[in-house]
Amino acid sequence: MSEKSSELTPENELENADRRKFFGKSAALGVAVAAVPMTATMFATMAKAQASEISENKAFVHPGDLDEYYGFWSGGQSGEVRIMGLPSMRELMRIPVFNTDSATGWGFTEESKRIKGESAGIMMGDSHHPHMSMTDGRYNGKYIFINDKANSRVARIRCDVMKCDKMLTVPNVQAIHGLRVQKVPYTKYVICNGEFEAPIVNDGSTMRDVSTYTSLFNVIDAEKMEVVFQVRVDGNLDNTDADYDGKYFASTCYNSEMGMTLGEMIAPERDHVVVFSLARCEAALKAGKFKTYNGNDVPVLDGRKGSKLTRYIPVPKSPHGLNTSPDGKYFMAAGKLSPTVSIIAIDKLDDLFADKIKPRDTVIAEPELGLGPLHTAFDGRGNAYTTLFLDSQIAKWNVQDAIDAHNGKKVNYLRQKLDVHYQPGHNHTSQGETRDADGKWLISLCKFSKDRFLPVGPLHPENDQLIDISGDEMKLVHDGPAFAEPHDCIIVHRSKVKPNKLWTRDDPIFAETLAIAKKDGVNTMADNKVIRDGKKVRVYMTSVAPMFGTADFTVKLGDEVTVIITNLDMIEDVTHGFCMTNHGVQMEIGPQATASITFTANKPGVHWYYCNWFCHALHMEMRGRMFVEA
Ligand code: CUK
Ligand code: CUA
Repeated sequence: MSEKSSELTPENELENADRRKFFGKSAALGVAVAAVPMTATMFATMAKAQASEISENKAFVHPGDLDEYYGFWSGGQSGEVRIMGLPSMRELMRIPVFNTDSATGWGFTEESKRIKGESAGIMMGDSHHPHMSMTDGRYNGKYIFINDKANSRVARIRCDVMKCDKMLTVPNVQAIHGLRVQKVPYTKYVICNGEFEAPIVNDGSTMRDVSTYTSLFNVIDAEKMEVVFQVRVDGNLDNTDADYDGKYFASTCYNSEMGMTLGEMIAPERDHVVVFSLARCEAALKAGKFKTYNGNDVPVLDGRKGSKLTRYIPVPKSPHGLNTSPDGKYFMAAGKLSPTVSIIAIDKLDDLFADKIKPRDTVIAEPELGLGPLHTAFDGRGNAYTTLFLDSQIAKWNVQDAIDAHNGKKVNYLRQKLDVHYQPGHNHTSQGETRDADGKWLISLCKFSKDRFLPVGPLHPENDQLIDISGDEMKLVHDGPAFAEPHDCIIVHRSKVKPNKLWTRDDPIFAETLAIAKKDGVNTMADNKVIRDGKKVRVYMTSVAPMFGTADFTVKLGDEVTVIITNLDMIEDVTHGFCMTNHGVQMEIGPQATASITFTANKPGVHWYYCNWFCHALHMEMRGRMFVEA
């Protein structure tokens, strides 16, 4: 063995493992060859068996080995975001965002309430679309943004600590749904759609007059997490994506006729894709051509039909997914109730906005793929993968062939249809929404799992399926049961993400807590002190495994008690917790972090608090007493 090949990077280790398995199989079959002459069919079967075995081996990550990709998964109506390792499909972490979380205290701690801001009282959410910030069309590892359809919110996760650090309730809209980021030149803006149509001033005065209903497209400053402007449109809005030139955003609309019942909503044969010109919107903003509503100062631009800011491109029928191809050439709108995907040529949009061509002239092909096309993903080799909800399949098709076929050339653009199990919604390829689309893996987020897993009662898990797309054929390699309900995901190469091992003391997430401590004259790195402030009591405590800095403290019945803990441990993975028994509070305190939580001392007597994150052999002994004087 040469010195070079003995160097085991995770990549060549995988290759070696494949080769071992491959040769093993060939050798075994070789024995059979000696006895029985091989036929062509036998060779074909053998090749097929080997190919799918290679796929499965590639997906297998040995215990102790690291995955090649991070997956960021929406948790749907669970309200969270999950981090997966791919290709193993191991769930690595859950990031509470719009939900509340017992383990970490998210939604209960003072720090998380500050981040949730005006929506701190809301305990649930419906997260759909997690997308990472980009620089020049490539993931930059900084933030993940995610929408909350249930409460019209957008949140941001900081990828250095993998915690939510900002949350925003978008005004003037109902149900923030489709969400993506500006790809080029960098993610200055997060874009998202208000889905449900309603009067902007929703005070009841026109609530039965559908002609006053509208939807808004929203442009959010990614750093400040503030709405920069909104654009009023005709019809509702569903999904959205950005181009690779920094010029246009596009959104699907499935209810252009503003129907209020199911029958009305699906009646029109054509709905539309709305294209937004960023430059024109910014110019209108600068020129003051906007209105404000509801006493907030968010500028609302008018992008309804006839406006210079937008163009409406008719497409069939209740379109859903909107995906930009990684070569930057096309917006693709999946037909949902039409078996087609509409391919919009981005290089024709300048002419469309200059009124040199008609909206439909930008649609350069509409390949027929199967029933219920919802979302499209890309492999960077010119192929597209579209989920077919009704057919329970993924259609692989070649984009250039579809365009050639549309122009009359006799060519079959369909490459393969793969059964998935069952009813897929979103799919996503490794780095497929960026210039780095690498065509290795495809995830199919299946909404139904029926017979794929051991039965667990009437409520079934979803089924997140991993598909190897590195070869000519798609190969299903893994079934991943998931709790409610991943809508969308992204797959990010691990080289793009560099999380911290410890907290740093100047982290903005607990900066305000430290400011309060400073006012109280407390050095959080050393002091264990009780500060009384009227009926409010602040208990400052340090922790080092396996001890809290305070063995007991005393308060009065009815006091509002805030416990502020600083974890002095400097060791990776030594997280402590704080739980006050019978008071409904607990939280996580990571190494070098400060966290705080508030409760009312409403029961006299002695109450034990304890560390609830297993930290040490004497973890059980890591506890202390609160004395409540009647
Ligand atoms: S949506 Cu759920 S399958 Cu919210 Cu992106 Cu298409
Ligand atoms: Cu500290 Cu368990």
